[in-house]
Amino acid sequence: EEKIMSEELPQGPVPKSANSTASVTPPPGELEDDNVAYYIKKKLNVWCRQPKGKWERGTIQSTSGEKASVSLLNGNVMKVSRLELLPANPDILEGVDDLIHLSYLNEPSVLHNLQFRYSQDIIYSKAGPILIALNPFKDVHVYGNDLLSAYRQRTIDSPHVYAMADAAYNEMIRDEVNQSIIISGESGSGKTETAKIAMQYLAALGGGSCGIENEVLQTNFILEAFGNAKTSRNDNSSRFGKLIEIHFSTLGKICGAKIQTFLLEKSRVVQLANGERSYHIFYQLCAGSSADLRERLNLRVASEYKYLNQSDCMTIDGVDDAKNFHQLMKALDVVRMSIEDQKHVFKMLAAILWLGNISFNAADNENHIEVVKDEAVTTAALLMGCSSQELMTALSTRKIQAGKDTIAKMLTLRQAIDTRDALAKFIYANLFDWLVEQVNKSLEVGKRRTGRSISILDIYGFESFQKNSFEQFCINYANERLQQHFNRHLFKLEQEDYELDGVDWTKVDFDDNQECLDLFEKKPLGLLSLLDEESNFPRASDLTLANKLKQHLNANPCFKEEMGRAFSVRHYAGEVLYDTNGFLEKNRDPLPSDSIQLLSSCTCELLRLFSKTLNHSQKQSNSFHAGSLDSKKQSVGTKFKGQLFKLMNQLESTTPHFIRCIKPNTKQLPGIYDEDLVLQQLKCCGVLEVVRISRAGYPTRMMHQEFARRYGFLLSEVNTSQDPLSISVSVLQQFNIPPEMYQVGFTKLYLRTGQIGALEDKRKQFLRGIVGIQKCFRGHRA
Ligand code: AD9
Ligand code: MG
Repeated sequence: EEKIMSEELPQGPVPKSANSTASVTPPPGELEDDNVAYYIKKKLNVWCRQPKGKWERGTIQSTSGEKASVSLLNGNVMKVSRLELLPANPDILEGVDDLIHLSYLNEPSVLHNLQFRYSQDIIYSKAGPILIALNPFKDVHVYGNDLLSAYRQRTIDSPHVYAMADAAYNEMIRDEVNQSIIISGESGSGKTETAKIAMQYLAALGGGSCGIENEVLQTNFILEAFGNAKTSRNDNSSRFGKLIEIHFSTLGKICGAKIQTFLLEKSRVVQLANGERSYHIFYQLCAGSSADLRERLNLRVASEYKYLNQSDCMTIDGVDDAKNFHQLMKALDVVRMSIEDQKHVFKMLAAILWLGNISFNAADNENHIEVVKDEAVTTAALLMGCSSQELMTALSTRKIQAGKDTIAKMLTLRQAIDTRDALAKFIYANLFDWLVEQVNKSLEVGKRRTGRSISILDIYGFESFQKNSFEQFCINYANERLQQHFNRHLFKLEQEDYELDGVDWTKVDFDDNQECLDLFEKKPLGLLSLLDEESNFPRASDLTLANKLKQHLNANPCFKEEMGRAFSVRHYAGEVLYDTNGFLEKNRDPLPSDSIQLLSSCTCELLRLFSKTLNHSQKQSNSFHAGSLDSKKQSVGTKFKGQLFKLMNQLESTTPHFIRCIKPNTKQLPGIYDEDLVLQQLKCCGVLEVVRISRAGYPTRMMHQEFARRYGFLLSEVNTSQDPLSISVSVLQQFNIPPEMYQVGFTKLYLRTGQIGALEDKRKQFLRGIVGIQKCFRGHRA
């Protein structure tokens, strides 16, 4: 920790800024022997670490040897080791809106700055190019039409999602380059809300007469009903990743959109942790459907379904499921889903609920079971469009090839439950994909595609719990990929830019996570490949998987061996312990061929459609019977990797804008700012690192032509034969910009923070002078 802090202290002179901070002369860099006296004399602020690790602000009164006596703001006086002191920012920098303006970037300073703003309901701040959004967990009244137009007209420029969406929109129009807004953060930090706020801004800005922007907004409601659920961390947690690509016409109006989703959490349909719920739509349907619909689906209240009642949590405070069901039906109308299709959807949902109520009885003394023929099985069969007998056979037996004959083998209770649950998960996951497809058809970009778009990515953040399973494994892998994208843009491109332009810039180190990505992706010896290989062995177990990983990956510095079936990965955001329990099954995600056959013979069109996608891939695998491993149905891990690669490729061709959402407390309550929790998130997403780099470098850059055009006329002696580069240099010299404040590249001029502001002031003064003279002239003539 000590090391991190000393690294964050500014090395060398801190550039002055053009705004209010310009008058502040930064005190000497660190609290060292030779400047403590200065701190005492000038009564400069310091941070003093308290016994419990919290930092308090105060001033040094005196020192003796390694001890310092500090007078704290709260009136107390403390004697501490000088190692427990860090410089604090002068009062004038209290609550600056961009962290790069801080003179000191140590952890207590950054945490305090954000807290100071948060306590006044200012939830947005900048960290150089990144927007930081702290979840207020209450209405903060910083949205709506008035503010929207204020940002649009640039009468406000404080950090905001609106400002970021506006920047993306303008860059899209100006540079004719597609843009992306990449939102990340922990569960419950506010990603989905932030994405919606950005979409609202774009809809207002790019709204035309055709109303498609309203359609785009309504899709949120549909996707949240089917893809969000109450978890222990968030009452409205998205259980899938989402990229929405909003397309604009040449006139800058929204002309369509396309949604891509990633890795829906299927297991939630059949299994719930205490206090959590399944997908909102199930409760909405049970609470809000009409009498007619209830009768057709033989619907009960939610608490009568085992898939829903197993977690002892049926409602969410402040949420009206029935009302939301009506809003959902309206949203389905808005995206022009036919009444017929809506009926199909509700039928599938009810079928899943009834499947969950199917129970089994012992059939013999060998653990075999038979299906209880009750209302659950008859209703499920009716809704699916098959006979009860067909459904019962599929759930209690498995056909096996014995020579030329097929024989039916009876299932055990465990096998039967797994078969039933696999069927329910399969139907739900396919229903979700199908819905997204229908929504996309409705939003389809017209034939006159312009190719201009803004994509908004709302994807699960890094997760580390006490127990981490396959889901966390995939989510954290995705976050490694996103982190690399982030690094590349903010650090690598930055450096390359300097170097290509011949600018001398001392390299700033940053954590490259390539090694960790290799650990996941390398073939044949990476986590995903080895997992696939093991998934293909029928006799493999969690333990054989863990052993295989240990055997092959121990040399990778990001891999750490653990006891038994566990292993750890050193992620960019910290070390995570994974338990291989269930990895193989979740990666294989099997659906017995008996179930597939059943689905393909159902009268329900949707089920037949779903079975086709599977039939297709399984037929392919049969034709490769001889046994190459790749020919099998694609595993979940490998499919996800493919999706991620596609996503990264899409993002690579856009100009990215990053938003980091931060959750100030785990209680989902307003007004509580848990410093440790915030700090850990700031570290995870590299915010502190970015600020340091943005400031160490030259954040403002301009082509010489552009610079010469804008400021050249300010020169007292203009030599028209001069090239732009020389004009630039002359301007800098005439206004006494100190040499350490800029660098001259081959094509561009690089300026430190604040310098361009100073030049702009000069330019304005000069222009005002000219206008004054002109007015004076006109006055005379009149
Ligand atoms: V998860 O990874 O999908 O579990 P998110 O998406 O990061 O998570 P979400 O946007 O759902 O979090 O926000 C959680 C809750 O915080 C919301 O339901 C709101 O109650 C609250 N929230 C978030 N952002 C805002 C805001 N800007 N203003 C007011 C907010 N409340
Ligand atoms: Mg979300």
